[in-house]
Amino acid sequence: MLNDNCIFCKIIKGEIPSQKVYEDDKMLVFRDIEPKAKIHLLAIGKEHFKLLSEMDAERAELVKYMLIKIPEIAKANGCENGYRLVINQGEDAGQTVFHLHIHILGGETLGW
Ligand code: DGP
Repeated sequence: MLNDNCIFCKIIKGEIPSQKVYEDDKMLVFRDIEPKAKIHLLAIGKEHFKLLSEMDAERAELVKYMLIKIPEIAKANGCENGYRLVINQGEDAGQTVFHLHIHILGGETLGW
């Protein structure tokens, strides 16, 4: 289920433009608008929830699906030599968008 007030749900619905690099029926990967590394992608599931603490079995399956897909997506987008995954959890961690997302960071770091 998507949330009408969530920026990332609006990106999924195409109401806000994004530079998509991968999409299927379960997940979307697009370029971060404020890159913290030369390659900075955001992987989101097509199910709105904010935090890992809100995961039930179904959401855990979605996150597992995303983690299985990420290596091929990262490799196809310039991360042949490695990348980092970051999941910010909560305001103290710097989370600003409350739709669970996995940062994929590759190449030269520009921030984190
Ligand atoms: P976090 O701090 O973990 O919540 O990361 C949120 C990221 O989302 C942050 O790096 C900037 C990015 N972001 C915020 N709004 C938009 C948007 O409208 N489009 C895109 N492409 N990225 C966005």
